[in-house]
Amino acid sequence: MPQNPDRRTVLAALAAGAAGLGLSARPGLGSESRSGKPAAVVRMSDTLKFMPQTVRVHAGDSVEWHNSSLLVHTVTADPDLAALPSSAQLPAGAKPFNSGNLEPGAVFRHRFAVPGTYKYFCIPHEAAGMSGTVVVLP
Ligand SMILES: [Cu+2]
Repeated sequence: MPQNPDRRTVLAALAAGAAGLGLSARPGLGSESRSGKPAAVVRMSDTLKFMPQTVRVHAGDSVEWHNSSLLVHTVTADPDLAALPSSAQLPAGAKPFNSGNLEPGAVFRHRFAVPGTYKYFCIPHEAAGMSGTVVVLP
């Protein structure tokens, strides 16, 4: 016996509903791919350095910092958190940012929307000169 048409309609509606659910799950995947691969990776070392010291990216790109050391570091571009105001520098219109404490193995990511030169430092090692620069091209 062929299936009852009404039942087929119900099944089709259920299938459409499932497809709808699939679609509604996509924004999650989309945001994952939006934050996919960073344009640059900077490592934070046991020798109190950001490596490489300077990276160049484009507006809208993300930079990722990996604490590949045994020490706690921060990625801080906020003059208010610096002992020396010159340790942090932001282009006009850019918001200050601070990773907070990054334990060994931790990763911090920041997206740069505003072009310009960003000078950042590590709070625990500011006096030791642990600083880096991100140049964001338009
Ligand atoms: Cu540090």
